[in-house]
Amino acid sequence: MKLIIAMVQDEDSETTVQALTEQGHRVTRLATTGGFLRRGNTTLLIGVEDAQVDDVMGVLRQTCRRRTAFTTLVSETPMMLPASVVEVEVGGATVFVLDMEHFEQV
Ligand code: 2BA
Repeated sequence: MKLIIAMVQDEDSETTVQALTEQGHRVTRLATTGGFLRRGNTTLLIGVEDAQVDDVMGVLRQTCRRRTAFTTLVSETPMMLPASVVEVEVGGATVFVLDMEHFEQV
């Protein structure tokens, strides 16, 4: 089995969870915060058989969009502007697929 850890944008989380559960996958949704933007995002834990990984990846590709976000970087360097706004492209999804050593429900 595999454990899929997927970080998605909050805006996509509802559609993604709905699509995954409609296709019979089990999902846990965690409220998380991105370290760079310091803004809320959603981390999904999805435990699947090896053969189902491609199906989950297909759902994520369909439901998670790329978006542009802006953040303010504060500079402490003298002679530089004290703060500058930078543009970053976020998503679709950041996905880790891990081998699951053991799965059990007691
Ligand atoms: P954040 O850390 O808030 O990052 C949001 C977006 O900011 C990133 O989008 C990326 O475009 C940009 N970014 C992040 N760190 C940067 C840096 N040091 N310099 C310049 N730009 C930077 P994504 O790559 O799509 O990541 C979306 C969210 O997924 C991240 O939110 C973070 O919560 C998670 N994530 C991404 N890569 C990760 C990793 N290797 N390990 C753990 N979490 C990760």
